[in-house]
This record gives sequence, structure tokens and C-alpha cells, in this order.
Amino acid sequence: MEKPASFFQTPEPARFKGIMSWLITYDHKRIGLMYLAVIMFWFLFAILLGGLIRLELMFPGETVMDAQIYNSVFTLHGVIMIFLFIIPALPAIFGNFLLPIQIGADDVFFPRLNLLSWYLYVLGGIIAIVSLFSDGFPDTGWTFYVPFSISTNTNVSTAVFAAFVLGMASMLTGLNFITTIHRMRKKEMGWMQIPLFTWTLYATSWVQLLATPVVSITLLLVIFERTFNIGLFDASRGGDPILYQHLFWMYSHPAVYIMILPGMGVISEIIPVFSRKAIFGYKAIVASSMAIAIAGSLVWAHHMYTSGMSDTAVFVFSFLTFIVAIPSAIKVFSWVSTLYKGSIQMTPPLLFALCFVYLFSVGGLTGLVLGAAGPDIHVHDTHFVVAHFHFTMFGGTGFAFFAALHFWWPKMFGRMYNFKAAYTAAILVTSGFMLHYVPMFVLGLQGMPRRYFDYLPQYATGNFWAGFGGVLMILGIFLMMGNLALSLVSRKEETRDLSDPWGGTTLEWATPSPPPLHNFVQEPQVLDYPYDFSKVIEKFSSSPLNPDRKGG
Ligand code: HEM
Ligand SMILES: [Cu+2]
Repeated sequence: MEKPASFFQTPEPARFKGIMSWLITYDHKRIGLMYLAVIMFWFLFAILLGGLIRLELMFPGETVMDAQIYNSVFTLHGVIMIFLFIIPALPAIFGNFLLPIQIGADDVFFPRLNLLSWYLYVLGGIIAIVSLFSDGFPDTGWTFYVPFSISTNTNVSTAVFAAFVLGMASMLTGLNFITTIHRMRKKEMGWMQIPLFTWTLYATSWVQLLATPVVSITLLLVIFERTFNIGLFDASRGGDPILYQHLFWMYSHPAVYIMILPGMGVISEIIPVFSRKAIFGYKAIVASSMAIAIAGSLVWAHHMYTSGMSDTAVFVFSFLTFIVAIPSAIKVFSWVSTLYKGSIQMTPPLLFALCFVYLFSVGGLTGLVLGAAGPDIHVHDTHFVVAHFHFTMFGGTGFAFFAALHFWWPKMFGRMYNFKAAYTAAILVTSGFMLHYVPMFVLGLQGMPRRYFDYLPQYATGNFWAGFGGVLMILGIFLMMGNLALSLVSRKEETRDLSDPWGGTTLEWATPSPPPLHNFVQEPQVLDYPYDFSKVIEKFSSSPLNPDRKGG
């Protein structure tokens, strides 16, 4: 395969050169990389905010900030992590770069709309930063609960408008992916031949398209209420503050599946490749992705057991929450069954994928504890809940993001990172993660409330050790990102053929790295079954990157 152009080189025919050839590109791969650049900035910024929160909590009393600033810092940390990192990360970066290639297409169906979605994403981020100034960033928590978000004199209207604009970008991405999967697939690729990452993006896109409008309207109602104060959420004037919670979670719970489904898709791509074995239960995984998207839209009020809901409502939402756990468990079972008796090739992508399976399982199981009304009422709004959603969102989607970066990095850039540094970073982040969040489960069970900048003396030891975990985790994250960035700037010429370093079966591994403007140099062959390794074993064993040959 002839040496591909570097990912920075403007592909011919180019309407513009240099930065302009990026800012007005319609190329789905470049739009994916532009999302990567901005999303990386927000992720690392929010990680530093998380570090600040952890530093403040490391010792009782005031450490680095006062209570008012603390409230704004955890709100900003949560808002950025949710709306600017974890919801867009996997679909907008890897979905944009890989989905068209995985289905044998040369772009998405609406390329201009795709570029518009990136500009809306950037604009949403800028508006969020603007709300930091003048009256200060909101101190309400990322959930913007009324009535406090109506009365507080911080910049709530600007911040929720930022979330509204980001919601638009998310909906456009979903619309584009659904149309592309229906209309741009290679004609010989049937629905049961579509790779699992693309399937999870399909399920995710329906949630993005159908659930996001609910939160968009709700956020506009908050701005409306702050501006005109007509009592929409004021019980003393015939309004209902609980209505806000229902509307907010009608999006924000399905939104956790916008976060996790693509992550599950990444893991379903990685585990078969490094087990050299077809995925166990392809059809079951496809069905469970769609089941999660549908059933996940029916459980929102499990966030509101303490809001005064009727016992019947509590029972129904608790029961439905347990139902949703079943399709997630099917996926974990399939991943473990694929590994079972596989010829495991340990590589950095697989290590992150295995950490995902463990951490997400802990997150999911503690989700069952919170799904049961009794224990939930005991630990509601404590650090047990904070630990739970960091296990699911950070341990889940965050680690799937790390796995995706290390799996598709050679494909996206035609460059390979240092394996040893990647392994060290994985061990640092995972051990730091455990030391940081496990004590928070215990502190929550002991009653430590979330969203308080100080605490009673009996919580000091747990917070001290969690502080250490936070430091290890952040060190590991920066080592990881440094290692990846170094592979892009190092002057060492990349001599190895990185078109298919891992011996994959899906179509992105049948293109040069990085792929050319129209993705394929020769007609891609669609496999009858997307994970059939019988045809690729020999290729991998001769690959310079086969870890047994110490090439990484
Ligand atoms: C270095 C990594 C991180 C650290 C040290 C960290 C630390 C924390 C802590 C201690 C809180 C609780 C604040 C409180 O209630 O008083 C918190 C809240 C939160 N974190 Fe993180 N976190 C990190 C990464 C993440 C990631 C990767 C995500 C999402 C993917 C995330 C999402 C959130 C959210 C949504 C909240 C709730 C904010 C609120 O109460 O409004 N965090 N974080
Ligand atoms: Cu939920």
C-alpha cells in the first residue's frame, strides 16, 4: 500500500490550504479530529477542576477555596464533564472519523450539517466560558435544580443557554448518523453485517434525537422563568418544582446511555481483535444495544425517590431500573465469553478495555443498590452517589475513551505511541481511580453529603486517601496524553505499515493510515460476518506490532 499523506497534509483537491482547509472542511475524518482537539482541551480542564475539588476535600476546613467558589467549581466540573466531554466524546470524535469507513462509505450523508454541528459545539463551549465572568459561574450543581437555579444571582441563564446550544450539536450528529447508516452503507452490507461500534452509534443517535429536545425546552423554561418570573416552578403560585426534575431526568437519564452505549461499542470492537476470536453473541449485543436505548428512556424518576413521589411510582421506576440492567449484563457476559479460551494478545487498547469491563461492572452493580428505593433513600445525595456515577461515567465511558484513543490512534494519524508509557499510564490511572472513588462509597454509606466543601472530622481519613488517589489518577492521565501527543510531534520517521497494526476485520483496517480523502484506495470487501478472524490470523502474526515480536 503506497505511503499515505500525513494527517496534517491538505488532501488534494483542496479549496483552501492550511488552517482554512480545516475550518471549512466537509471531510468527516477532519471534523472528527477537530472535535478531538477541542474535546481534549475541555476534558483536561475539567480534570484539573476535579483535582481542585479533591484538593479542597483532602483536609477538613477551608484548604484552597471558600464555600461559594467550591459550589461553582463542582458545578463547572460537572457541566463540562457532562455536556462538553462525555456526551460528545465518542460519537463526535470516533463516530465521525470511523462510522462512514466501517460501513464502506466515503462520508456522512449531511457533510455541511456535520461541520455546523462542530461550530455549534465550539460556540456552546465559548458561551459556557462567558458565564464564568460578571456574576460568576452558577453554584447550583450541573443539574440546575429549581427553585435555587431561579433565585441564585449567578450566571445560570448563560450557562443553561450554553447547554441548549450543545444539545443542538448533539441532535445534528444523531440525525446525520441515522441517515448515513440507512442510506450510505455499501449495498452488500446487511444490518447483521454492521460492526458493533456503528450499531451502538445507531442506538445512541436515536436517543440523541428524541431525548435532547426535552432538556432543550426545559433549559429554555429556566431562562424564561429567570427573566419573566411567572411562577412556572413556584408551588406557591400554582407552579411545580418537581415538574422540573421530571423534565430534566427525562433527558439526563437516557443521556447516560448516549454516554455509555458508544463506549460499549468500542469494547465490542477491541475484545475480539485481541482475543483473535469472533465476538460471542453478535445478535444478542445488537438487540441489547437497542433494548438499552428504549428501556433506558423509562426509568428517569429513579433519581427522585426522595422527592415525595407516590410509593406506586417509586415501585414502578425501581422495577424498570432493574429491567435495564439485563441488556447491560448481556454485554458483559458476551465480552467475558469472547475472552474465554481466546488467544489473548495484551496491548494498551485491551488493557484499558479490561479496566472498563471491571470498573463499569462495579458502577452498574452499585446502580442496582441505588435503583432499590430503600438503600437509595439512605445514600441519596451522598458521596456514595458521586462514587457510583464516576465508576459508570469515568470508569465506563472515560476508560472506553482511553481504549478507543489507543486502538484507533495509528489509524487516525499513521503514528504509534510508546507501549511502555501507555501501560504505565493505565496502571497509574486505574490504581489512582480505585484509591480515589472506593473511599467515597464508604464515606457516602457513613452519611457524608455531596456538594459540601467541608465535613465532620470522622470523614477526614477517607478524604485524605481519596486525595492521594486523585493525584495518581491525574498524573496517569497527563502521562497518557503526553505519550499520545509525543507520537505526533516526534521527528522519528514512521517506517512501519500501520494500516492494520492489530489485525482487525472491520473496514477501517482495510484502508491506509491515515485514510485518504475518500477513505478507500481499493474497493472494500464486506465480510459475511464482521468479526471473522479466520481470514486475518496470519496477517497479525507477521505484524511488526505483534507484542510477541516486541515491536510496540
Ligand atoms: C481527576 C478526575 C476527577 C476527580 C478528581 C473528580 C472529583 C469529583 C468530586 C470530588 C466530586 C464531588 C463534589 C461534591 O459533590 O462535593 C465530583 C463531582 C462530579 N464529577 Fe468528578 N471527578 C473527576 C473526573 C470526573 C469525570 C471524568 C467525570 C465525568 C465523566 C466527572 C463528573 C462529575 C460530575 C457530573 C460531578 C457532580 C457535580 C455536581 O455535583 O454538580 N468527574 N467530581
Ligand atoms: Cu438514572
